[in-house]
Amino acid sequence: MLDQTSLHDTFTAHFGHQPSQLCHAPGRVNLIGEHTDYNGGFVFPAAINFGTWIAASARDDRQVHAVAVDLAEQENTFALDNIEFDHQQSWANYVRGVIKMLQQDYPQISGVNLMITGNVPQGAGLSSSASFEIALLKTFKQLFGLSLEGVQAALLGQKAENDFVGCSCGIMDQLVSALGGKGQAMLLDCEALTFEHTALPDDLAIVIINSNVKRGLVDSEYNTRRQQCEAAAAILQVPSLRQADLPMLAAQQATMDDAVFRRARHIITENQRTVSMFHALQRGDIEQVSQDMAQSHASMRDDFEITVPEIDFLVEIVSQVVGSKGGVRMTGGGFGGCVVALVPKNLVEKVSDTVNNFYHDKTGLTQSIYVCSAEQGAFA
Ligand code: GAF
Repeated sequence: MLDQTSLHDTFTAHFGHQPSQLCHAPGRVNLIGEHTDYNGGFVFPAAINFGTWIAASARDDRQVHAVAVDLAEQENTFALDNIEFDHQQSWANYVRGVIKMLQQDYPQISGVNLMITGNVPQGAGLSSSASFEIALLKTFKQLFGLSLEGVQAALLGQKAENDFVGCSCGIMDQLVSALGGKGQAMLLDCEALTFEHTALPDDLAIVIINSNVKRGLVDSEYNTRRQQCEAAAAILQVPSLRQADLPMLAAQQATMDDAVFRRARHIITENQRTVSMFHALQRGDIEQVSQDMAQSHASMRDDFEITVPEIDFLVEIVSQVVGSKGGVRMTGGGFGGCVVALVPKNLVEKVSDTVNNFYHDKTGLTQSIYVCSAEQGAFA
């Protein structure tokens, strides 16, 4: 990744003039509330100090020239009036998709020059894609003085991903990248699209451990989970699992496939844990936070079946260090990726030593550890 000065200079050298905007949007870590977003439920993420940066200028024609600095300065060029899927340069489909959706609301935009860099680890469940989409939308807002606001930007980013890139993600990642608060996590109601920020305790660090497990079949497994949730909602005769509860589910258990039953049980209980953890953090009840995170992990492992043994092992060894003074669980879509832990600051070194001592020996993989801060979203 380039720092901001180098990004500015590389843009100038490449395009022959200085950028008029330099915009940024963060990645995110989800503290709790996994796979609940597309079920109209609750999630509790924070934007983090990893993100995407874009240097940009407007052009006086209808061409887009986008350069991915971190991919050996690959350049992608297309016309605003003919935006098609690019089968060669997959990263460019985020640019193409976002601009295609944006044009429907803001037909007045012209062409642009873009130079893109970032440091969100890709495929790790920390929302490198949403960070890219929201950084692009912020860039267009600034370049053309658009009235675009946070929730609208999040919906446009999600639409680009759903309808152009081809991933059926929910709304969490884009909303928190747009509207996260510094030092805060945000409880999002993904049905009402409303949110509430709460300060993270000063004495807890956000520690993210990347398992570096290569994620396979993520998209197909993700889509299967969505279909199973929709099947459960149909059997329960509710518009989404947000409206379901455990007694309702128990009454229909005999009529449901076992996997569909357990997927629904995860969503119903995860919604309860997410709201519980939000209130527990607000009143400083870390024991409750610890329990909610532990139960969330167990539910993702046993009911939703999206964890892998390497991730389960990380959760086990970290929870032995933090006990009830902090919490730990897998974060993100699953099948690899990262573990998130809320760790008392005086135990961060011990967590890191424990992982360094045991993870490689057990799995043959090498982890990456990031001690993060919660940051402001691009539209906040
Ligand atoms: C991915 C998706 F993009 C989100 O919308 C969310 O569903 C998450 O997986 C799981 O909680 O990040």
